[in-house]
Amino acid sequence: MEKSFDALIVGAGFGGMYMLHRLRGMGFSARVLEAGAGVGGTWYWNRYPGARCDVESVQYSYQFSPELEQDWEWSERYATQPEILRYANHVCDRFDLWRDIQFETRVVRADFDESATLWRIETDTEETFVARFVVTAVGCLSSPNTPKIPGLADFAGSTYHTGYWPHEGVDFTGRTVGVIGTGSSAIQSIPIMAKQAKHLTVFQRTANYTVPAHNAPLDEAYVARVKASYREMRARARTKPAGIDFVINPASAVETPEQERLREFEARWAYGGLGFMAAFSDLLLNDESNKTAQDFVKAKIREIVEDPATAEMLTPKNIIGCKRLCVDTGYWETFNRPNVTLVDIADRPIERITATGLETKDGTYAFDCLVLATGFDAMTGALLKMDIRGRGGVTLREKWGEGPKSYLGLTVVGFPNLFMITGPGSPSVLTNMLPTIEQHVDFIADCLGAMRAKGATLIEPMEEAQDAWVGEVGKSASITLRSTCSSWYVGANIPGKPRVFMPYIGGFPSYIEHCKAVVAEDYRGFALS
Ligand code: N01
Repeated sequence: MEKSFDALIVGAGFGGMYMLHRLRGMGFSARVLEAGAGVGGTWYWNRYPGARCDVESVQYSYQFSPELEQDWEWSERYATQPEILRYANHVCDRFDLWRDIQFETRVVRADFDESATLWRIETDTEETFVARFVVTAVGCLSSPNTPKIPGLADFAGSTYHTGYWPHEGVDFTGRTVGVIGTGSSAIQSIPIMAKQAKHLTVFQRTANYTVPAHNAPLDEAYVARVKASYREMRARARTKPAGIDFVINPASAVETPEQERLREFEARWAYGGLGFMAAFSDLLLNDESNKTAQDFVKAKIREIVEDPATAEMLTPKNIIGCKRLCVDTGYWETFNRPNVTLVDIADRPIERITATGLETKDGTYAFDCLVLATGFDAMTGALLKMDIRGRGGVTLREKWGEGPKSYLGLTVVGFPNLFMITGPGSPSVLTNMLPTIEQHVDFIADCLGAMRAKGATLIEPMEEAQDAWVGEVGKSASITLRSTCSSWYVGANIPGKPRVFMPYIGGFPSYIEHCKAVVAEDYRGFALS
C-alpha cells in the first residue's frame, strides 16, 4: 500500500530539515526520505580527518529561529564536522523533526502521474509513496566522484573516499598512504593524515590555491557581541554576493598602488579565510587584478615551502578563485615534513592502480592505504542518480542532456510540482549555503501556501521564463573569470559531462530580488492551475 503525503522531501541535510519544519508548521503532511542513517547530509557523509566548514560557524548556521541562535554555542571560528553534525541533531530534537524523517530509504525513481497530478515515488526499500509535491534537498556536492582509473579494484590495501568516510574513523598510524587529489577535502585532510602516517604520498594533478584559516576557539566576548547583533549581521550578509558578512574592499587591485595593495593582501592573509578574495572588488573580473592576488600567494608558497622544487610544483598556474578557493590549517607547511612526498601527475598521469600502489608513466609508488579525495559529480549528480520522470515520461537526464536548465534553480519545465533546493541555476555553491538554503525553503513554502490560498494544485515553470533565466545565468557567468577554468562548476571533473557553468553567479542579493519580483508579480513565469 502506497503511503500518501502532501509533500515528499528527499534528503535530511539542512535543506530537508528546514523544509520539513516549514511545511509541517503550515499544516501540510510531509515526510523526509533519507538514504543515510542520520541527519546532516554532507556533514553526515564527509567525516574525513580535518573536515570542517570554511564559512565561519556563527554565519554557517540557521537564522529562522532567534532562540536557536541564542542557545547554540559554537566552540570554534570554523566548526568541525562533528560539531556541525551535533548542531543538526540538536535542531532535529528541538523542532521534533525525527518523527517525520525516514532513514536508510533511498529514492530511486519518481514519476509524475499526469492524470492524477501526483508524484509516485519508488525507494530501494520497495516502499512506494505518492505525493502532490516533491522537494529535492539532495545537496550540491553529495554524489562522490570515483574516477575510473584502471586497476582500482585490484588494490589490495584499504581504499577510502573523502566524501564517503567510515563512521568509525581511520587511524593511519604506522601506515603508508597515497592521496589522489588536492581540492578542499585533500587540503583539509592532508596535514592531519601526514601527522599520523608513516609516509604520505600526495598525487597532484592541478596545484591549488589555499589561504590560512587561522582557526581558533571562539572568544566569549566575541560570541556575546555576535549574539547581541545577529539580526544586523544576517541583514548585512544578505547584501553581499556570497551571503557572507565580509568586508568587501570596493577598490580595484590594479588601480591600487603596490605597497597599499600588498598591505591589504597581507592583512587579509593574517585574518584568514575566504574573505581574502574580497581584498579587491575586481579580483574575479580582471586578469591583471587576479594576477596580483596570484603573485601574493605564490610568494607565500615560496616563503613557507623549504624545498624550491616542491614549492614550484605546489605553485598553481591558473586563476585564483576560479576553482573554489581552499582554506587550510598548515597545508603548505606539511610539505616540509620528511614523511611527505609530492608527485606531480599533470604530465605523467596515473596509468594504473596495482595491488600494492600505483604506476605513473615514469614511476611506481607503494602504499597500504589509498585515499581518493577526488570530489563530486557536482550539482546535477545526486539529482540524476534518481530516475526522475516528468510529463510524457521524459527523464530529467534526457531533459538535461546538454546541461541543466531550470527556472531560478528551483523548478524545471515538464516537471510540475517538483522543487529543487539549491538546484543548478541557483547561487548555492557560490554562497554561504545555510542562508541560501533557507531562502529557497521559504520561497517553496510560501509558494505552496499561496497555491493553497488560490485553490491551485499544480505549478510548472513556463518555457520562456526558463529560457530567460538560463540566459541570465549564462550572461552573469560570462563576465567573471570563474567560468574560464576546468572546475567542477562547469562539470569538467566528470568525463562526458556537458560543460556548462551551473550555479548562478549574479550574487545572492540580486537573486533575492529576482525571486521577490517573481512573487510580487503573482509567480511570474509559472503556470498555476
Ligand atoms: O573535490 P575537488 P573536493 N586523477 O573536485 C583531483 C566543497 N568542500 O572534495 O583539479 C587525478 O575540489 C582533482 O584534480 P583536478 C568545496 O566547495 C568544502 O576537494 O581535476 N586527480 C582535484 O585536485 C569544494 O570545492 C569544504 O586536476 C584527480 C581533486 O581530485 C568541493 O566541496 C571542504 C582525478 C578533487 O577536488 C569539492 O572539494 C571540502 C583523477 N582521475 C569540500 N579526479 C569546506 O570547507 C579528480 N582528481 C566547507
